[in-house]
Amino acid sequence: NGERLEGRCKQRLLVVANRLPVSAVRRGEDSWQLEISVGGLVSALLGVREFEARWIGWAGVNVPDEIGQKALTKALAEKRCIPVFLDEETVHQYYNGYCNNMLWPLFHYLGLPQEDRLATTRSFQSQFDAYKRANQMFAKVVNNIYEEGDVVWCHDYHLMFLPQCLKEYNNNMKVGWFLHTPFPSSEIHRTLPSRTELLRSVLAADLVGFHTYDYARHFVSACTRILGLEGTPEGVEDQGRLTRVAAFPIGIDSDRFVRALELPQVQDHINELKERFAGRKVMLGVDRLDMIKGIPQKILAFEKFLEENPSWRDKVVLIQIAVPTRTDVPEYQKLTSQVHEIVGRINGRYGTLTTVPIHHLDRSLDFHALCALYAITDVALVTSLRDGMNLVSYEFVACQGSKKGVLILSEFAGAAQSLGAGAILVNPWNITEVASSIGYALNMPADEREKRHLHNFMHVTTHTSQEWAATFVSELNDTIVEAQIRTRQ
Ligand code: ADQ
Repeated sequence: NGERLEGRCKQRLLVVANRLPVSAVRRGEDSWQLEISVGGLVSALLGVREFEARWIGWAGVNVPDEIGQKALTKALAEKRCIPVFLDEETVHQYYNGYCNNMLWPLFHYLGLPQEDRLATTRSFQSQFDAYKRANQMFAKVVNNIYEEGDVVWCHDYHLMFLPQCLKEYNNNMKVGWFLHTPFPSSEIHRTLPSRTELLRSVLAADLVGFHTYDYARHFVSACTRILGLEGTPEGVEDQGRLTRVAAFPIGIDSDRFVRALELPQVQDHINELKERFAGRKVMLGVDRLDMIKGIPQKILAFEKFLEENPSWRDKVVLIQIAVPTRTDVPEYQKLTSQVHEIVGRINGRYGTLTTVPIHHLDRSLDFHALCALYAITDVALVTSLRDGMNLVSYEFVACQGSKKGVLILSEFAGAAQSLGAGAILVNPWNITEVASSIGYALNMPADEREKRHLHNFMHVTTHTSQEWAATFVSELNDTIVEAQIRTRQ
């Protein structure tokens, strides 16, 4: 009862993201099995005690019938989740098409092959219409549950049209929008046929957040150059109305990782791995199998290192864990084959009857196995070609309390701006540079490793996901109070 009373006093936070943090599997006409997926955003918001969070998003399944929709809505309500039902065609055009085929590559500076680019250009209008339609469906659900005083926090490139839709329902709604990917240079954004509509819609939010100052600056430049608006140190101004734009670098729930290392099952796992790789230094890559993560570049750099350093060939192993994503997309299938081919070639070239230099796994690891792997790693390799932040680098640092391993980090990951002083920064396109950084990391004296690690560990354990979420929401509340004061003056 006390808890309920406390709950009623807390401000409600409506978190809107494309996917709910729950996977739903249908077990019968009106029964569903739900599993919470603890991603970065979920753990970030679990730690924010001063708000009462509700989640709004797509459950990731097509539920065409009313009985199924009602049952799923009821089951999700217990997890404080509210579903948005999208039909298959909308998902295809909005999610696979506009979000993943158009915005994702563009925001990561990845050119599409000419043929795909032409095909995307032709289908652009219908995909953008579906994108707007989907965003309107999200807005409708948010508006249905919105109560005065709630804060609405929209997430990521899937929902750039949402702030405007929400303000059309209710101009007093407090709306924030945060982008998890990079925001590209305004010259890249200019090539997007829907460039104006997207910027205008995002500007309808009260607060717009990015991982880094650079992304925020690119966004403000896009607004000044494409929309002709005025950029100020606080954000973007349009006819006296200010949209606050700022950097809010995300973090991880570092305590969760540090605590996990104490668990007996993780310790057992650590001991097994240590035994398995005894006498060899362990290098690690953990990525979603995505073009942006630079996995082929990483493996080619490792090959170059082995080529140039024969004495290391039987003393080092690279473990690359790559979770397949978007497996139905031909470009991702091509990437998988490309990675397999390179790994096969290198293992054929430098392997022996008993060992191979690269262990490549096409799958996800459970949390405890991942922590154990981070803990026994000597050198982590993050070679993203572009990455909003990159949480793997943070997770590695959090698990290195005793080992004090080295992080080699792409200068194109947002994390380079926060962990740059402790990591070895590299240009992932320059495999000669990455190969020599591998040598430098493997030979690094203990005192330098310790100094670099301490710098990063301090950052990762103080700039947590909880702090990130709390800062964003309190800044959103402040922004609105300031705007009210300005209007009164
Ligand atoms: P992602 O592109 O998914 O996120 P990242 O930040 O590295 O990238 O987060 C990946 C998460 O998935 C990590 O928590 C990691 O542990 C987990 N993961 C990855 N591979 C795994 C594997 N093989 N097994 C188990 N777990 C695995 C997007 C942006 C990023 C941004 C985040 C948060 O692209 O740039 O940092 O959102 O804003």
